Amino acid sequence: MTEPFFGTGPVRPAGDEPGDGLQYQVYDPDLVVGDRRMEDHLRPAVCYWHSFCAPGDDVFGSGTWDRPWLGDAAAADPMAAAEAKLDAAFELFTILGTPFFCFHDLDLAPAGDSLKESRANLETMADQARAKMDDTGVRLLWGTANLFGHPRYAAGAATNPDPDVFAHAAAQVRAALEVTHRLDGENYVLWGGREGYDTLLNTDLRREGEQLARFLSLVAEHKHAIGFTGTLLIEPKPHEPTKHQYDHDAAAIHGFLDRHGLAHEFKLNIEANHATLSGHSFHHEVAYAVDHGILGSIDANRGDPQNGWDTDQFPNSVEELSLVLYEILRGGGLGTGGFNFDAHLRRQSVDRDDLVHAHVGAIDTLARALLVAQALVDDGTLASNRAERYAGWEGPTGQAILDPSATLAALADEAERADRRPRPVSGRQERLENEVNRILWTTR
Ligand code: XUL
Ligand code: CO
Repeated sequence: MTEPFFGTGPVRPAGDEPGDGLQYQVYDPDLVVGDRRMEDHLRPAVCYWHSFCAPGDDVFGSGTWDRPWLGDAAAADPMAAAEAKLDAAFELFTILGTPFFCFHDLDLAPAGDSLKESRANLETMADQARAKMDDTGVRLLWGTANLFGHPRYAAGAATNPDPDVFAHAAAQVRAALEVTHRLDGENYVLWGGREGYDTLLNTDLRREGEQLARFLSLVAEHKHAIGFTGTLLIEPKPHEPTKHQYDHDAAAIHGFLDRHGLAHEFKLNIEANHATLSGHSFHHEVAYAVDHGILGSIDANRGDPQNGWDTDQFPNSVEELSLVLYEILRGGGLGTGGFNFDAHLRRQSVDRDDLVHAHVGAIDTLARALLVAQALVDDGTLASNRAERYAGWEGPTGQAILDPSATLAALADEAERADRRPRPVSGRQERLENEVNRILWTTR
């Protein structure tokens, strides 16, 4: 072990006596909320890429963050640099007390000169990660493969016009999936960063869709072949880096999976900032996934309403997250999923402990939102209002419509005979919004 990177003591749970050092204001992993511990509801995960692999650069300027294992160190001895990065990462997990982490293959280990060498590097670093996981009790929420950074993927991975690129991506995913399995990862994520187009002038939409479906079915087959029991997740994002990505939003992926007979193999990893990029709210995307039984996991972050980019800021809105967590509780919880902080510091946040503060604030925000969401469930107003709104479907007309023997003509005849003249019923939106605020403002 090298010198500690952060050099800060552990952040104490909110329930502990106040003392020196940082303490969560709300997050207390052992606090029982509804049917389980706070940690078991939220399953927070630190993501490797934003926190340890990015230098803090942007399109106009170079890196600003103090990450000694990047740059010259990585060029001189990539494996030694990967080890220093791993040390710092596990130090942060331990400081925060977060139970999970997530990585891309290339976050954990450098690419080699060949696919075989890249796989060997990944396996070596995975062994080191395993040792640290055993020491600290930190677990792997998910692994994934970076199929978007290298120039070979500029025209897509699975959807590339060149089948050799498809095969290269297959090799990378096999290695990443197998390492995820070896590390007892609870999920494996596919984010189609370059699976889309920049111009329709050179794009065969039908062919690219079929290639993507082929890739996904091969991944699902391999999952079963190696006995990986984790969940396969697809992460929707409408665009950026490409003009249009096929995994546009939850509904588009759901339709795509259904069309290709893959709906039973995949769930969704919903990211807040991707939801807003697609013109939806984060609440909408999660509610869609819950209502269709395809919610897998969450990438927690936020965008900036003024610029609309994928700014990947740490989440800080209790109001937004309370409704998201309400949907998650309504759906029975996250299962194998968790809340992965797919978020990064601002470029001016140059102190080492900025990373600690960012995660502490985000985890406290989630914790507070969980308390509100549980209070919304306990209160029951939203649920009973919704049930009442659709109650007619339990009655004779609703049941007659749903009966498989119903015909349009029979329903029409009956409607003419009964001549019921339905009147508009209030949606009660403002009253419900007031109910939510009442609970937001009073929950402690
Ligand atoms: C990119 C993004 C990715 C995925 C994993 O916007 O969210 O980091 O989460 O590849
Ligand atoms: Co993400």
